[in-house]
Amino acid sequence: MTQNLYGSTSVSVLLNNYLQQHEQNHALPSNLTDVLNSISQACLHINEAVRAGALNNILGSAHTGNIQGEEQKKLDVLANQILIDTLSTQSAVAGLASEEEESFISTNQKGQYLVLFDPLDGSSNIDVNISIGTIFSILPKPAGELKTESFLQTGRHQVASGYVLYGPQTILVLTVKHGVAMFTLNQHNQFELTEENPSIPVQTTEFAINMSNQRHWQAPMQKYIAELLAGKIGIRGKDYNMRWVASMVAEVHRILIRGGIFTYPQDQRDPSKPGKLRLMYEANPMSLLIEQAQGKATNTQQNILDIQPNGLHQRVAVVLGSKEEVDYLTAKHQNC
Ligand code: P6P
Repeated sequence: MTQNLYGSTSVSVLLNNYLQQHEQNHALPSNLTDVLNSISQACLHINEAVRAGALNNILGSAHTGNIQGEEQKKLDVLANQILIDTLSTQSAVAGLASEEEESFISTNQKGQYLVLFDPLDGSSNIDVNISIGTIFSILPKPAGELKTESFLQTGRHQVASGYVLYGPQTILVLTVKHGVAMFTLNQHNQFELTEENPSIPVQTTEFAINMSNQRHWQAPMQKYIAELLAGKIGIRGKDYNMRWVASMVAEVHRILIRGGIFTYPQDQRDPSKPGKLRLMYEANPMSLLIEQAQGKATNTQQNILDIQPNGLHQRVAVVLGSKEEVDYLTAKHQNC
C-alpha cells in the first residue's frame, strides 16, 4: 500500500496521526495536540455511558439544578465530571469552564490553555434516544493569575473547537483553524478520519428553528420565517424544508454536511435574555467550525466571533449556516 499524506500505510488515518501531521504542517504547539487527545479520551468514556443508557441506570433526572436554572440529567452530571477529571490531569490545561459549573475551575498553574465545554448538549433528548453531543472550545490562557476575565475572550481567540455527536455513529468534528476534520469512531474504539474540509453550500432551502416560539419572536424574525413558509409563491421564490432536533450539535452537523440555516433568536419570553444559547461554550465553538467550513454565524447584529463576552454563561441569539441565507436574515434585522 502506498504511504498516504499522514504516513499511514493503510487508508485509515487516526486522530493522533492527523493532529501530529497538522502540528508539523501548521507549526501547532504539541501541547494543543495533547489537549485535543485528552478531550477525545473523555468523550470516549461519555460515549460508553450514553450508549449503555438504561442498562447502567444512567437515564433520567439527577434531581439537581445548574447555574442555568435547568434540571440536570444524570448523564449531564456524569459527562461533566468525566471532562473535569480527565482535563484536570492534562498539564497543558490551566483552567476549565462548564455549562454545569457556576464558576471556572483552576487546574494546572503552568497550563497554556483554557477549555470550555457543554458536557452534554441536547439533554432533553437523552431519555428518548435522540442524538446529543459534547461541545468544546479551547482558548489560550492569558499571562498572570487565572480569573474569570481570563476566559472572557472573543471567539476569534479560540485556538481550536469542536464537538462529539453521539448519534447513529459517534463522530468527532474539530478545527485547529486550518479547515474542519471529521472522525468516525471505528470498531476498535478509535476516531478515524472520514471527512476533511466540508464546505457549506452558500444557498439553502432548509431551516431549523423552534416554531412553537413564533409568537414571541421579534418582527424581523417573524417576517423572515413567514417568507420561508410562503415557499415558491412567496418573495423567496422557492419551497423550504424544516428540521428541529433540539440538539444544536445535530443541527450544526447536518449543516456542515448539507447546508442549511439554524437560528435560536432572542424572544419576548424573557426580554432580559438576548437568547437561549450560551456564547462561550455553544455559540463560539460552533461559529468557528461554521466559518472554517465557509459558512457564517451572527447574533443578527454582528459576527458571533467578534462579540466581547461579559460573563461565562452569557447568552446570545444565534443565526448560523449557509452564508447567503445568514446574510439575508441578518440584513433583515439591521434594516428594521
Ligand atoms: P428548545 C439544548 O438544550 C439546546 O441548548 C440546544 O442544543 C438546542 O438547539 C436548544 O437548546 C433547544 O431548545 O427550546 O427547542 O428545547
